[in-house]
Amino acid sequence: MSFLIISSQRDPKGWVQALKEKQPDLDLEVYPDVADPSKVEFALSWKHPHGIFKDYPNLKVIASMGAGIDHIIEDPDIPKNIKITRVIDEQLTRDMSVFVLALIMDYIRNLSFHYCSKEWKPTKYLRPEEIQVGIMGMGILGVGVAEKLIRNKFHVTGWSRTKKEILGVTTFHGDNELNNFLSETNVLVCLLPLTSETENILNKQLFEKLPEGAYVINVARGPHLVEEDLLEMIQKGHLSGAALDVFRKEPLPEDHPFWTNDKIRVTPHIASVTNPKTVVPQILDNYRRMQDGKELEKVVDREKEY
Ligand code: OXD
Repeated sequence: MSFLIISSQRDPKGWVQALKEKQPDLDLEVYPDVADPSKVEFALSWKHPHGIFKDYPNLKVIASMGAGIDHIIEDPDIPKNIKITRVIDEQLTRDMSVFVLALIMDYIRNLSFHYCSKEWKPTKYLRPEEIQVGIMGMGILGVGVAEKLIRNKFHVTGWSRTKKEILGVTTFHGDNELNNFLSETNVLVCLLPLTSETENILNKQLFEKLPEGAYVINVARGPHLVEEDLLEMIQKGHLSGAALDVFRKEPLPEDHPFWTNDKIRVTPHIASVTNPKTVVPQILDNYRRMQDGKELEKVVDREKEY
């Protein structure tokens, strides 16, 4: 029985080291150098090349290296009997919360503007108490971000598919309550899982429901956003700008208009990147559970797509 690592766009070295440290006798393979695909029962994966899993006849579990699992389930060739798991990790939540707070602070204190202006030109700034942040997606990351913002005196609302009650947050749910949620939101933060329902949700119709001058932050997935709609709404002045950490195509192509738009801040998918050391114990725990025929933890509902 072997354990496979597939890691496109992320260096697998840290994972190999962290796994070997915790379990030196682990029979580890790193894609594409796999001696015997029929021995692989567990795969730890980040952005695998689609279609490859059909070459692993005894594969039982695919564990995502991150919180998102869209990069796994978007592959139509994954047999339905294979279990998919994701990572839930306090450090990931903390990293995401701090990152979103930093983006909002940059926006309300005009920091990027001042760094780039090379002129002594004080600007008016906004205070957290004057800002309503609306978070779309009240899963573990959404709640973590909400708590961080509340502690820093922002007003926070949350929108999710199903009803949620979160201390200190005014919550909205479902399509019927989306307009109410949007109408008072000054800073919109997308932290939704990417599913067939949420793809393209950040579009012109939604942006039009935000108050004039609203700011958009996407730290979820690139396909949530209709890129031309964002550019149009910024150009019209309806949106004051955006901070984007995720993109339809990553790395963001060099000639993409986001790079040169002075109202758009681009970061290279760095909001919260899994630290192998902190999550390897939960991955190995699931590996052992699989070996012992026990129920796995953090299993994804493939119907719900998250
Ligand atoms: C994740 C990510 O899903 O890094 O963890 O985007």
